[in-house]
Amino acid sequence: SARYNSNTSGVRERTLIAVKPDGVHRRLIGQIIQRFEMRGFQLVGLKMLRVSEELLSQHYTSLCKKPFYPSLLHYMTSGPVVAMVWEGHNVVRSSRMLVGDTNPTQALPGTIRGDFSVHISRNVIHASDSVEVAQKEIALWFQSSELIEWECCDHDNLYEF
Ligand code: IDP
Repeated sequence: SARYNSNTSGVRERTLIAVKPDGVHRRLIGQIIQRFEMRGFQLVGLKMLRVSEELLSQHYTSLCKKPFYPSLLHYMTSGPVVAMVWEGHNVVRSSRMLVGDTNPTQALPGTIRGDFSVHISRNVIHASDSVEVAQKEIALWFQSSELIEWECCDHDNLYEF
């Protein structure tokens, strides 16, 4: 109906997901990507990189005064990171649910953190926590030329539009 067809905007929502150095070292990249694919989200950007302290200071602006910030910088620069942009309906909120609580002690079994981590200082993965933050983080981590516009062949089976 027109009521549903008019609501296409949220389908192209995007979020920044990053497999942190512990996740890369522990060979979890494949399993993490699989969970986003299984759900029906679409990959539009992917790269492996070493993150700079400069990028991290912009990424974690709200945390720079926290006592754990120096150890967070050390952790995030301890090895390569795999950064991704995933697209789909409600992807920011749904990704946070796939990822689980920040503190693995609180993360439910079945979530990435709940299945693969035990301590808040090594929680395997980053996921943007709001649509606005996602837009900021994607612009910080990716050039627009690194993001691919495409439509999955199963798009019409995932969405009514
Ligand atoms: P989020 O990653 O779930 O969005 P934030 O509160 O934004 O959670 O914290 C960013 C990251 O900082 C966490 O994922 C974790 O790696 C780290 N962190 C947060 N709180 C603590 C802490 O109390 N001790 C150690 N590391 C922390």
